[in-house]
Amino acid sequence: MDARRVFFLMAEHRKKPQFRPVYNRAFHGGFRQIVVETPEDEAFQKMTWKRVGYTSCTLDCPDTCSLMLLEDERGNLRIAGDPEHPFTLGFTCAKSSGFLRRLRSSSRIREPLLRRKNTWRPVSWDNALDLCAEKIQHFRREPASILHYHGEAAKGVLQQAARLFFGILGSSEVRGSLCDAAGYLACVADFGSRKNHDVSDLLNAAQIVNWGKDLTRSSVHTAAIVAQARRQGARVLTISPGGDGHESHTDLFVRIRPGMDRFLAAGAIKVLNERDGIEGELLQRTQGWDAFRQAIAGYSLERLASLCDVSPAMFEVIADYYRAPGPTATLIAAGVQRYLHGGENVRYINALALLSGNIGRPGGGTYFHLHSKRNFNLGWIKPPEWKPRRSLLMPTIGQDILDAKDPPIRMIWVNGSNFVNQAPESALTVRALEKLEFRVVVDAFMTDTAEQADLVLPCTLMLEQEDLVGSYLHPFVHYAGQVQKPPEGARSDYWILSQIGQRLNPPVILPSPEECFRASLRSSTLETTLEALREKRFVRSNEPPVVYEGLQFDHPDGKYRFPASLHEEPPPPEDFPYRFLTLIRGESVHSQILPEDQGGPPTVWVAPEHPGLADLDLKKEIFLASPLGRMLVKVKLLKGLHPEAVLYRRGDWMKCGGGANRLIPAAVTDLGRCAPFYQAYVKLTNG
Ligand SMILES: Nc1nc2c(c(=O)[nH]1)NC1C(S)=C(S)[C@@H](COP(=O)(O)OP(=O)(O)OC[C@H]3O[C@@H](n4cnc5c(=O)[nH]c(N)nc54)[C@H](O)[C@@H]3O)O[C@H]1N2
Ligand SMILES: Nc1nc2c(c(=O)[nH]1)N[C@H]1C(S)=C(S)[C@@H](COP(=O)(O)OP(=O)(O)OC[C@H]3O[C@@H](n4cnc5c(=O)[nH]c(N)nc54)[C@H](O)[C@@H]3O)O[C@H]1N2
Ligand SMILES: [Mo]
Repeated sequence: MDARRVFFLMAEHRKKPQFRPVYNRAFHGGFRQIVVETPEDEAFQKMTWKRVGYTSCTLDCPDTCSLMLLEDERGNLRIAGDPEHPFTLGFTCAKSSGFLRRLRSSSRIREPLLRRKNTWRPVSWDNALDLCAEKIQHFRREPASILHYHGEAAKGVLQQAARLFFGILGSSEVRGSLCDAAGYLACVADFGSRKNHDVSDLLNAAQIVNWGKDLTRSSVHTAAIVAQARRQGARVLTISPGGDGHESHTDLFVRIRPGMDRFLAAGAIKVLNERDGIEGELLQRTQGWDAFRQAIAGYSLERLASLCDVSPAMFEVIADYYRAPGPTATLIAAGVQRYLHGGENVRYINALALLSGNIGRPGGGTYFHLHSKRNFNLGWIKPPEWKPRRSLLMPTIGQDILDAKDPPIRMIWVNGSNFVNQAPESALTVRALEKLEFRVVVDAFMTDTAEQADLVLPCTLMLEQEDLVGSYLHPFVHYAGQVQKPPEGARSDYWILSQIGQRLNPPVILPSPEECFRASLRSSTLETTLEALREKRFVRSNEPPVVYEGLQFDHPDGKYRFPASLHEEPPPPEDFPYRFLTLIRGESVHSQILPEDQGGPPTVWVAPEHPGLADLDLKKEIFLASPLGRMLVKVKLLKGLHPEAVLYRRGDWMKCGGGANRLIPAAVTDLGRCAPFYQAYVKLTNG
């Protein structure tokens, strides 16, 4: 397929998400290719785009696309999906196809900036590095007084050198998660490990049950596979609070009250158990069945239905989806686990998949985020004299910084994160940062987090830096080549830290990038060399297409574990009855939105039946309020959304009038120390 055709595919995809993939069996070691077919019209024939480079997307997104850089006769550049990659299939989403605009934005920081009172003063790199070295040298006397906040904005392995650097110093670090750890550890608790089927195995499913995954926004290539599976006859049931555009890939929809998936799964399990019975042989491969059954026994189907706000007949329907003769695959959104009992939500969904006979079978399985670096050997990021370090929790970072003693936190180094905006309780985070003596933020934009810094160091971004990257969904690892020249003043995280390391006494010497790459590739699941990967761009790991076959699980006894309880949902705070769902945007990743695209009050959506509308004058100013404060918003109506939900597309900056996390209290989930963002409650008011 030539470059012109591929660009056409990309343009076509943007207009019409329901492109027509065609299934083709033999490709790349068992991975099934979906070939995208497009009409070849006149406009396409006229386009002449030349491929000028290959690279990979390194954004925090499951699809990890293999990318091409294309150029036309006039030198205009475009990003397109690699047609030879079995999962990318020649198209990519708006986040990466729009990335060149981000690289060239006039808001990009192009020189180190030092705060002087309330203004930013440009300083030379030499001065900036000297200052960092001086401060680190000073604070390293008590290394735990330095906090390294490592974000995952750029998912390559070389980015991990920052963790080695601060590990050698012995500084404090962050742990827990703003993303998916509750669901991840729920799976580990159940199966003994976190593994998915090869995502192409979805094509073997006769039914797919999607618990909330926003396919068209969060993973356009999963959407393509689901579309293909449907064309082959699979039926898709989606369960979500609605308002998410699932209609284009759903046969049947169950609208659930937010946060209640464990009760919905429990009802379906009850039906399976009481109506059909559970096979004794299957139960022998498990532990904890009696306690689990008892936890559910106290609930009638009517009560479970009323908790979930669904009709009791829905439990039969869901049980039928899982008990149909062909295999049923289960997709689980990160959204399902962003509640106080988020881990338990996922554990009940896993239990339903298991008890209906859909684990360990082609076309079955439950899909949740994998670890994106699982196929790399990251042994090298542990310093030779490794000692456990103090860690602070990301979901409660503000309070944790304030509470840290012996020694208190005095300096912070932030790379790859805008946590002031993205972690709960932004005002508390700002208060905690204000108390520190020296704050460095490495970023390319003046984000809400960078605004709190003493020194902002401008970094290179995706397409401008070489790295190796894996996916948290598919089994390939990619070479991400540098295909764009960075702006004059920007430097990579690796360069910045290796320069500072040389200035320290004793110095902190990082291995070379080549050494980091080669060490990362010495992995039991990969058979490649750096040279081969550079040339071939991507390689499939040897992960099996189907996991837990023969119901062999990864706990020491080889058995599955059921959860022992079913927790009630805590009540909302007084006077704030509505769930605050802060979901992703289609066109950008998290808060990576250009400031020039922001401004004006953010929009929130509610259902036309939203009870709060009765007391609201839509012609007056409207505030979105939580127990933590309020913000001016615009309100729009969205059919299909659960009436008790208030939907917000997250990521806009506080300094531009947005910042949903101003209203979200800090807390941790039942498992994985994750942020239960959607546990938050709000209301809309005129005054
Ligand atoms: N309310 C609410 N908040 C949430 C969630 C939610 O559901 N609700 N979910 C969240 C989820 S899923 C996640 S994963 C997290 C994301 O939280 P973050 O990772 O903090 O998210 P980003 O907004 O992407 O911020 C990354 C920053 O890193 C910068 N950056 C990009 N590349 C590089 C690089 O190579 N080097 C350096 N130094 N910087 C770079 C970007 O410019 C950007 O400013 O937050 C979440 N926050
Ligand atoms: N365009 C874009 N793509 C992204 C990202 C991005 O910022 N932008 N971020 C990436 C990252 S880091 C992540 S973690 C993923 C997240 O990708 P997803 O897991 O797909 O999406 P989220 O928006 O985190 O989760 C919200 C989804 O869960 C559903 N949901 C919310 N509450 C419930 C509930 O109680 N029950 C059920 N059944 N469903 C519920 C919502 O309807 C919504 O569809 O996306 C990745 N891809
Ligand atoms: Mo995430």
